[in-house]
Amino acid sequence: MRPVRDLNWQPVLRQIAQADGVMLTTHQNPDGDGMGSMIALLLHLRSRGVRAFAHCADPVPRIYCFLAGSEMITHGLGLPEKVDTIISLDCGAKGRLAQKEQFFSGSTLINIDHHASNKNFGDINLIDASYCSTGVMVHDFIAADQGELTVAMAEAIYVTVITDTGNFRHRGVTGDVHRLAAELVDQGVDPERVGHAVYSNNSHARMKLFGLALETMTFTHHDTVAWLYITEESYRQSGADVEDTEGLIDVAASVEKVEIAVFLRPHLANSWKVSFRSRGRIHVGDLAGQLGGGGHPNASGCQINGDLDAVRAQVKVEVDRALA
Ligand SMILES: [Mn+2]
Repeated sequence: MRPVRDLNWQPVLRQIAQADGVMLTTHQNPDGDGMGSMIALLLHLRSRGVRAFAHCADPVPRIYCFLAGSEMITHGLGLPEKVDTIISLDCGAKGRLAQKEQFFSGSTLINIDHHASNKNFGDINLIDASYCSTGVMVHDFIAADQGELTVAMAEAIYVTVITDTGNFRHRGVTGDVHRLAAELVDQGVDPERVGHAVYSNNSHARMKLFGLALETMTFTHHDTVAWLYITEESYRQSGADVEDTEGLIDVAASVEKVEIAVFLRPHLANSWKVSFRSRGRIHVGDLAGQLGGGGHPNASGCQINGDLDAVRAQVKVEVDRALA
């Protein structure tokens, strides 16, 4: 195994070597990168005889349950095992782990992430925004630890790459990304199996939700900004849940002329999760940052309190500013 980049993993290796139990975790509403990173690292650490666990505030999304190792991931509030080392993967801010302070107390916190907006909230921080996914950082960690990449680990890392690059379409996808993907396929990953599980397994409820959301789609700024939303009523009508909203914003971003897509969904009482995609020059990570969130240049998000119209108006102010 060759690492994609040369990072100094020594502080992480040292901490794990002396750890009395390691808990891996990722952000709430986990995505393919969070899940794949946890699974690959969990399998590696266990192969090394480390007492390791993986736990997230939210359950494994259904589309990632095909990954071998996903069945070992637990979810909920609080720490399910006694450990003294916690590794946060793919999470830009501690709050997004959605755990109480108790969860972290007495543990050394290792923060491994590729979000440029990462707040360096760990005791040990390995942050590098040049990686296309946190899963590739885990790949490099396994290489630094002279581990062996099994098919299950390779498949988990492959999922982090395809989901975080929009299937190799985002800006910043380099030859290195494709070369790594090729190595993973050589290792035994079946792109058809993975692609089918992640992208071609839509439920009827999800399609109904997409229909309701697409009916709300509007365009502003000479058709360069696409807006769509769902409400609690959309969930009730379709029978879909929050997991089914994954990918909706990418449909809006795929419309001709669109440079920014904005998707709003209800989150808790009187609060909205706002997601952004950029297909052009606008850095939506900065845009979300202005609204208290963060993310990548072409994919980001934030949470805003208020009713739908007020939240949309607030977002529009920042979109106006970004496009000015
Ligand atoms: Mn990621």
